[in-house]
Amino acid sequence: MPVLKTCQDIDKCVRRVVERAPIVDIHTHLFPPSFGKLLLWGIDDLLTYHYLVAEVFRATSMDPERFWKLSKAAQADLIWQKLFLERSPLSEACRGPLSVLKILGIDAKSRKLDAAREYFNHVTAREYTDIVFQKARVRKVVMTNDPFDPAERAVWMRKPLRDRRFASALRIDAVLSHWTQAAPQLRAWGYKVRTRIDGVTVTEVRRWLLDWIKRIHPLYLAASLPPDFAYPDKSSRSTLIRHCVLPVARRAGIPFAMMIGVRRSANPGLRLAGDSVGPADGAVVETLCRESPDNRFLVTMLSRENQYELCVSARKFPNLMPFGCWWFLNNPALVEETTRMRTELLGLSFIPQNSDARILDQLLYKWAHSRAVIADVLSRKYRDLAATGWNVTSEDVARDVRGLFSGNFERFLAETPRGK
Ligand code: RAT
Ligand code: ZN
Repeated sequence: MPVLKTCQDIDKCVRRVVERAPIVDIHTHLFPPSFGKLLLWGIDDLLTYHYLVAEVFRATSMDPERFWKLSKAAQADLIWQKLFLERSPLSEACRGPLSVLKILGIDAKSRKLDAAREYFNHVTAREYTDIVFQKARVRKVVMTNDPFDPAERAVWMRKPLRDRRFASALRIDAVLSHWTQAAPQLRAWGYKVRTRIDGVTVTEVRRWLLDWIKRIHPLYLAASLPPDFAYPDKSSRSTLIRHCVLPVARRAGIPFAMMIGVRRSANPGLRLAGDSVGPADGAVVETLCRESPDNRFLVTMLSRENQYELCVSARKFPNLMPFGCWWFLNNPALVEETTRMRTELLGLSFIPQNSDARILDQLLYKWAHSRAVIADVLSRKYRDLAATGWNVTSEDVARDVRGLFSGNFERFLAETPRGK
């Protein structure tokens, strides 16, 4: 057996490995340049991200309707003025664009947006995509693909050029959470569904799912779900999950990703920025995992209160993979707490983070910020391990980090049973 090299300086070794590790980002809202306007990028998109929109309404008394009437550049100017110039940009959402400018080498000391706008005037979407993937050290991102979004549907129907860096995921919120609106739309597309879910409807929803699986080759089926998500119950959602989603996922050999705990439109005037959070019943996840051992579930929960329970559930069910620190959890304090808890309860058998990036540039800051926190948590764990007398080698660290940043996800996909 070769003698393995002990890490002399654990912090340095872990930081180096974590900083360099290639990422597979398992949930984003990004698109390749071939999807045209669906791909958001550049300083104005970055500044009008809905996390910042939510914050600007705390700094101005402007009526949301007036805000939405402004051009994108004017909205960005207002956000810059209110959140970056009139007060120090201390929030995580504010830190993001500043990290992006730094990583791109754009000097923000003048506190003017001109230099950033100038940079983006001279780069194409294609060039910028290459720059971002390379600088963020991201190998692949998984998109969120919603066939009910007319703009996105139109792109898929004309068989767009695929980019190997952008894998797909079939998002089915419309069917699971808005069935009464989804049913007539499915009928208009030629699927003979009824609002009351009967045998024909089940067959036709399965056919719709399989058609889209064939069309876009998703890595998983996905839905966001509210805090009161219950299963099983008498809702159309439960019926569709049991009779359509789970059987189709088994047949296709892909997991079902559940993102649980979002309260949509808590403040509708803020649009995307108006969604909120609530604690969910974690027992639902266990019921699904127990009743459907041949299905695999990727699960993230929005509420801080659900994180501990989700770790315990994952200890009981190997077909459950917790992933990411979602949305309001994606702040250093909560990423640190969640990642540390997951490591202590699950070892290395989870997926610590996804970016949820909506704007290409966000791959730069979201991953830089997450890598730093994850490295700190892991350093501490390896130091505790070394204190027991265990020989922590750089090979160990590299193997483990590979698992966390890409391998666990790829293995989970590969081991999902097909055709059962
Ligand atoms: O984080 C976000 O950008 C949210 O608006 C949602 O998109 C959420 O991540 C989701 O996928 O539903
Ligand atoms: Zn998302």
